[in-house]
Amino acid sequence: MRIDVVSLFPEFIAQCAGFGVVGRAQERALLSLHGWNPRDHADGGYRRVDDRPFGGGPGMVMMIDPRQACLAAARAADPAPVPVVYLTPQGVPLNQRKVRELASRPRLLLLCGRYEGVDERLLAAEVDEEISIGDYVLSGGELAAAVLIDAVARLQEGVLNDAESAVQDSFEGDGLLDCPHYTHPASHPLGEVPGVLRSGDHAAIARWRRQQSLGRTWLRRPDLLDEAGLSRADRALLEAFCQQLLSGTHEPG
Ligand code: 6GU
Repeated sequence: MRIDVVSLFPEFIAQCAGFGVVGRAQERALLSLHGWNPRDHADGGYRRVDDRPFGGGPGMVMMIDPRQACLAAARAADPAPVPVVYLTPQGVPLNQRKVRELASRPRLLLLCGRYEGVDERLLAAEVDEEISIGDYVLSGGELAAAVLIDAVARLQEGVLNDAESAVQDSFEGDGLLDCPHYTHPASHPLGEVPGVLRSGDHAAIARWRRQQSLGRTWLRRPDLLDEAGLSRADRALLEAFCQQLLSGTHEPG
């Protein structure tokens, strides 16, 4: 997958994407990242990329031309058509379903805003979709772009070493939260590993994990349960989880 990013701080994105799973995706040539800096396409000695807002008020607004030139250069760098995604708190909230959809595309072109905003005419003419990473304000779209790049890179075929690990994640598959995990030692001053995980009974372990996923989702993110489409068996597991919780016999998690 190829991702182009238009940003005043392309080095920041490159740094963020240089480590861990995303770094490995680039090393394996499963992801190629390209930064485009509007300042390189700005005129005049000051290489101006922003200006005061019409109508007055505080802050600066990103000018059309330097960004339009970046978008054109990024498009011309590869023949595959590419949707322009503008990262803004006013966009559609990002979730794993959207991440999967974006990850399936051959190319993405991300546009990062800064300061008070980007001239609306550029957005109207060039942007295909607007995405937010949550209901809070960041000083710019760069961190959001780095988040999006991480989320889509790890879904590229061949990036994760154990293909299972993406399937088990929270939000993958049926959209439930992940179950708790434990490793050695089985006994520790902070507590014991739940006995079922040491039983060797794979069916019981799978049932326990499913129940923990259901229970956690119910406790922490009940909104996700509405969309999960629970089976009868799931409902029975969740009911038992609630019973155990009420009687104080549930295992920690
Ligand atoms: Cl995409 N950009 C900015 N500046 N702030 C945000 C955001 C994006 N998503 C949440 N907050």
